Amino acid sequence: MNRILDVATSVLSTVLRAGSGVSVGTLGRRPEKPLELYEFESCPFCRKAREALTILDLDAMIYPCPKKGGTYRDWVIERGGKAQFPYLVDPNTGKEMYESDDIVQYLFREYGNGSVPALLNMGPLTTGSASLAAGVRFGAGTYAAKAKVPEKPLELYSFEASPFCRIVREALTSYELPYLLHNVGKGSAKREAFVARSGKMMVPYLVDPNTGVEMFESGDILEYLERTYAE
Ligand SMILES: N[C@@H](CCC(=O)N[C@@H](CS)C(=O)NCC(=O)O)C(=O)O
Repeated sequence: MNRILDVATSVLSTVLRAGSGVSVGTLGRRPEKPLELYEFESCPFCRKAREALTILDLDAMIYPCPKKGGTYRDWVIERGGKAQFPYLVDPNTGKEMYESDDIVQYLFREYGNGSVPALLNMGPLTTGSASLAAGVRFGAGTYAAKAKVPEKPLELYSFEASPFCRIVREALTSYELPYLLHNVGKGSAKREAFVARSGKMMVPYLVDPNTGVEMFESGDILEYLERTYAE
């Protein structure tokens, strides 16, 4: 897709969700290990779970499960019994679950103050706006594309409502590249350490331990992913 259209529609996605997933909210206890989320970028239900992760300033291992994909889809079917996304695994409590509303409630109960923010708690309006947010991206981040399997998971510094991060997450989804998602929304306690590492506060920022590459700029990251992993 044309770059300007890409960015414009991705901004529209954020607007349609009224900016939910920009900032960190009220936090509760912190997990020892990152959570694990099986999902795909264009899925509106998955978006609800990802917004919750940003608001709660939680990092998560993302296992992309695009349609027509293999690896992690098969794992979910084997583990939970069906191909339905999102699927959350919390290695800190041993809990695993389907259903975005259950996941959102669980996350705010365990790692927030128990109260789900209004924008994530409006039933069909939440799901409808999340669906529109995916629709304006013409289904990017839905289907698997042939790609190499990396030895180690990648890492992405991001927050849910960033239009530039979304474009990168769509590519990571299509290539089925697992990655450790570092959420650094506005107000995140992790921003200081991130700036110390990268030199400035800007996302997306990709770290690929397989090649030693660390980089800013969504357009450059897309080119890098295509060059390195597309088949
Ligand atoms: N009620 C479920 C609905 C989840 C759902 O329908 N997810 C779709 C993706 S948006 C799905 O898993 N479809 C099956 C597939 O992708 O194969 C929830 O809120 O989590």
